[in-house]
Amino acid sequence: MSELSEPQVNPTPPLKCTFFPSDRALLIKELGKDVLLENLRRMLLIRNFEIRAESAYQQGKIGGFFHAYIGQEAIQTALVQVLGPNHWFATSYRCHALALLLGATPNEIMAEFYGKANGNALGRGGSMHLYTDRLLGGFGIVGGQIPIATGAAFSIKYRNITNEVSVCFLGDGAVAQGAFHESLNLASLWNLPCIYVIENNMWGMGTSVEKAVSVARLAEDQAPSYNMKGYTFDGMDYFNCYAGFKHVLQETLRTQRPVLIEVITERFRGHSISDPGLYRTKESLKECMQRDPILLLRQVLVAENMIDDEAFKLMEKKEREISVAAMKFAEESPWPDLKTLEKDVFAP
Ligand SMILES: Cc1ncc(C[n+]2csc(CCOP(=O)(O)OP(=O)(O)O)c2C)c(N)n1
Repeated sequence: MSELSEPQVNPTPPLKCTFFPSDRALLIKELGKDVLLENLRRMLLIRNFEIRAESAYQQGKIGGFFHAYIGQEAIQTALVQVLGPNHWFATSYRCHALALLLGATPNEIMAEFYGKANGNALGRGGSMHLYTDRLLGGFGIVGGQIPIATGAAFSIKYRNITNEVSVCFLGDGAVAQGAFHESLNLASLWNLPCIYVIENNMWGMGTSVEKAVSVARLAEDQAPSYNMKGYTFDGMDYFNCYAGFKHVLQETLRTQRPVLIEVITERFRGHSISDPGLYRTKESLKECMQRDPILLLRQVLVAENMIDDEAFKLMEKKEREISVAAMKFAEESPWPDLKTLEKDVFAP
């Protein structure tokens, strides 16, 4: 696949990342070969699934919006590895990866993209609105998921549950929204176990984060004003994310307090499939792709003799086949019955 054919890998983390709590060798030992290979596989599934879905979109099989998570895979993969699925989650319209990681099947998600009756949201939501038992949704309104996740944290506290947290993913563009600040204030005031994860991919559509947000460190500069802790992770480095999320989960469960995290990352695609990305140079895109999170993880696992090139290619082939099979499944699935047009749709 084209994204992974680039042999140059630059493992140097961006300067802004300040949170490196654990020795990588210890983490490799702690996680072990099986878990690490499974996480690499999950990242390859996410990448291949989206690449195939993009091609279906280009063929006119998928309509509406489509926002790829390509380049950001390490973040949610590491978080779900740390937390497992038994917490509460909410995210933006960039929700394909989280749904896959939390157990939605490639078939049901692809069928949702195609608008079919057996899709994840019965063909009603499309690519921006995916759900699982614990994923409260992908949200199309920028910042719309933040009060929802805060409400889930309130519910956890109200029911005296002490071993669950609520996780809210949001983009750097959502940081300028009032809902973000109101939610953080209440979460802190009421001691809610909510982990807010800002995935700073540098752009809110075509607006760079520097032009939209008045502070340089989105979590570390803003968290103190809500009496919260703030951290910065390297979103291209699976191990940094894993170590950071592990630390934060333990802290949140212990303190029953909210935490704000900024994860530095970069999307390898335009904002959505219809964005040619003319606001950034080819050189800067090429540079950030040298820190492809899948290539970085592969590099470590190859060095540890956990996988070789042939096994990696085979693993990728399998995930590609799963994605192609999902397209066939979606293609052959029925359209929703016209009689159900108004069912499960809430509109004033
Ligand atoms: C309230 C609101 N304002 C504007 C939009 C249009 N819009 C959709 S995505 C987006 C950019 C959001 O960027 P960011 O939060 O950084 O997330 P990313 O797309 O980078 O993951 C904007 C302005 C919207 N959907 N909702």
